[in-house]
Amino acid sequence: MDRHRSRSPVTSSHHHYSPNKRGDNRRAKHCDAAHFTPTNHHWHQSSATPEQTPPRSQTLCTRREAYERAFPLYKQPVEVGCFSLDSQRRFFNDSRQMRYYVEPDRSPNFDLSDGYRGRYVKRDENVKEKLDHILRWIVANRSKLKSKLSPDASCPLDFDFVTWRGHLTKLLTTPYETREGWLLAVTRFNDTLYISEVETEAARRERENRPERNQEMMYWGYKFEQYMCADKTYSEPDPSGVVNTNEAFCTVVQTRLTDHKLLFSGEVDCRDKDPDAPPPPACYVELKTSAEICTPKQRSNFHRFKLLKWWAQSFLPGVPRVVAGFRDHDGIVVSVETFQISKISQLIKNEYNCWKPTVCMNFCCDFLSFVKREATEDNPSVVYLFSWEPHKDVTYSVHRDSQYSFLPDWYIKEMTCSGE
Ligand code: 0WD
Ligand code: CA
Repeated sequence: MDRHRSRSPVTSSHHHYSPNKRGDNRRAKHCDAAHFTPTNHHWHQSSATPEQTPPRSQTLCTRREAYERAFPLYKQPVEVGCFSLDSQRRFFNDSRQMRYYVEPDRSPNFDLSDGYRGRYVKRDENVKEKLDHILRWIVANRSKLKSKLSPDASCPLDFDFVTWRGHLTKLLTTPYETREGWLLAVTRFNDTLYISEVETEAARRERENRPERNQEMMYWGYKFEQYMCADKTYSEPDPSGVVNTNEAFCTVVQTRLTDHKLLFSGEVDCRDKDPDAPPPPACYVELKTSAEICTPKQRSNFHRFKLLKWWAQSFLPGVPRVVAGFRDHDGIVVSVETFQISKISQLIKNEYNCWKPTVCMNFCCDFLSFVKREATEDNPSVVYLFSWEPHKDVTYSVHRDSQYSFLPDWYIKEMTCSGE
């Protein structure tokens, strides 16, 4: 592993939106073709003949081999706005929760358990917020989202998909996931597809039966953020304060994956405090904790599983670096290391049978094409529920006015043409 201590930001704001530098147009075409060709080898139709009425049950394969083709076009993500959630989870259309990265000491010795009992306010995980915060942001910023083609038509949004970054991360890692399935609810409204996760039964059971040790380890990640971040550009971190996981700063980015125009939001831990740092998202820093690596086997697992998740999560919004705190069994951070997202694919190259960025992106692209093709009814109370379990294909079912409907009435009202 390329071991280096955390250091000041890369001078280059250049992003490699494809790991190899060959032209992108041909790739986009490839995916477009996949989108429209019914004979595509990894879309299975269960109907007998193609002449029949639209097939009832369609599935999408998730096998890695089906996605080993050229890297798809992924436009450099552009930040179009941001929002904050305060200590009571209230929404603000501004950056008040932004924090600033502070370089740690050589041997930090952060105690990640400090404050677990007594200085910890935990977000209520029983409250399902779905896309609500993003929708509030859209309503508050509609004027700047107007389509360049029809600036007067205030109704349709000029995006094919609106979702959380975290949902896209799950899609990127699906071809390599062997443990946890997912449920994604999709609603087509004014020709934009909204994607919102539904907690699986298995995930709910796991959450409700989380062992005490795991609860504490979840706290460690947030405590590490507190050791590494200051509230102001000129201040220092305050580890004596309360850790409140209601608080969040989220970036909203727009980008395009082949022919899919995307708008998504993701939580950002902190930014470079240097006023001369590149503009967002290039100045953002993702913070992580991980068990310290002592054996070749641990190193291999770190490359194969952790780096996949870290890469997928930060690559999507164009966050260029992850700063990782490696901790011992007792939750003491023993070293801190910076990983450049653009160098991760090099780092894993020698790992046998390892994950590939191109497989992740091509699967995500084909899943979005699959959703576009299947979720055809434009109706805010209809949900297409896409479902996946490891070692299986993606399937879906359709639900009208069900428990799965997730677009709130206030949003539908706000976004329905009323001549204003
Ligand atoms: O209700 C839900 N099912 C979800 C809500 C699922 C995913 C996200 N959210 C919302 C929350 O409002 C949260 O503020 O998303 C926000 C974060 O979105 P994201 O950036 O798309 O999520 P993700 O990339 O999975 O996680 C980023 C960070 C995590 O940090 P680490 O270093 O562990 O990746 O957001 C936090 C966590 O700190 N986080 C969450 N915060 C609130 N609710 C959630 C969650 N469900 N999941 C992760
Ligand atoms: Ca983090």
